[in-house]
Amino acid sequence: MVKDALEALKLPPLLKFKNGKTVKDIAGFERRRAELKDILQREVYGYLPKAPEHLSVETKEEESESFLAGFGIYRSLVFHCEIDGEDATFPVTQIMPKKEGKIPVFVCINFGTDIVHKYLPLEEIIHRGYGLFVIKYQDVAKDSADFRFGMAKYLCKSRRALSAPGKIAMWAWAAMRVMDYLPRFENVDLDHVAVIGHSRLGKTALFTGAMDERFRYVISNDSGCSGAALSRGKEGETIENICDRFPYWFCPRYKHYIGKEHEMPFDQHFLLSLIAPRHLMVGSAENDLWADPRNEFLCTAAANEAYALYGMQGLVHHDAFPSPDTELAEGDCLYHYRRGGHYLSRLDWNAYMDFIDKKREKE
Ligand code: GTR
Repeated sequence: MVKDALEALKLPPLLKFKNGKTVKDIAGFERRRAELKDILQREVYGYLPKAPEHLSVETKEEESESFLAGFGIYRSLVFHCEIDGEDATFPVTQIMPKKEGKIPVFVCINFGTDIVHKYLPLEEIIHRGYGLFVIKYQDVAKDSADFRFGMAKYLCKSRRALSAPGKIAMWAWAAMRVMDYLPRFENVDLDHVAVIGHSRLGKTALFTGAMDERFRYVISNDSGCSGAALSRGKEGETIENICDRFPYWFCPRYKHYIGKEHEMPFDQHFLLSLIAPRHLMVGSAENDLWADPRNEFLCTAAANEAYALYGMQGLVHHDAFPSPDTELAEGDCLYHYRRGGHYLSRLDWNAYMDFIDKKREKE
């Protein structure tokens, strides 16, 4: 059933090099990985800006006594990035559980850093032993067509180039800077770092994890169009809809594919396959038809071809569409399908943490 549905979509082949040869093994996929990264940057998200010449982090504020009733440590950090000799900054909030040993952490690209934010069940995350580095996305670059403010002015000098980076690439770039700095924290478990985002920030989390192999877990919650959902045969939001309202999320070339999904030399399974051999987690919601749960599921399944090359299972789906309130969690990837609408809830966080716990226990 899943196989037939994927075949009917006639996706561009994941495991064929540009020169038409077949990718047969891990070494081949590592070469193909470079092609996949290139095509997605050139056609969809724009080329990632280069890393800063120098990075330093300043602690603005710290509360370690009574934060979360003494269970947590709060720090407000400022990331200083030297770009072309200039000091470009953005803030990050760090919250860690007070405990011994190495701590797995989430780099969370969120809509706000407020510790009571509706998408961030903070106490639950800290009590489960996870740390958090939260980026409030608009502190990096405004969610608008304006490229003159914030980090945007340093990361994109001109939007005239067809593959100039859009805002998703900039938000992802900031998450990578947090990753650059994590080795400086002695108690962060560098083997268990996850990047997570919801909706437009789910697209961002996927692009981050696809481009940066240091993230072991990549979590997309309800990311939909131009995120975890295949564009071919997509219900709800289409490339036309998204480019109409949010062209600046992408590179200028992306809009050329409006109404031409079937001609695209790529689809979103290229993005998800880049997460292999690490752990991909895709969350969908039954009523989130704009995102299209079915195409998010199919896209996750389509990435299995890449996992197979590593001798891995990827997503174990038993060749059937799951029903709501189901976790497909047996394999290397998680598909988490819950009832309800478009949001990131405590239930979602717990599903993602359960999955990471399971993987960590096995090591
Ligand atoms: C919608 C957009 C979606 C999704 C969402 C969000 O309006 O069309 O692609 O990203 O916003 O980020 O909340």
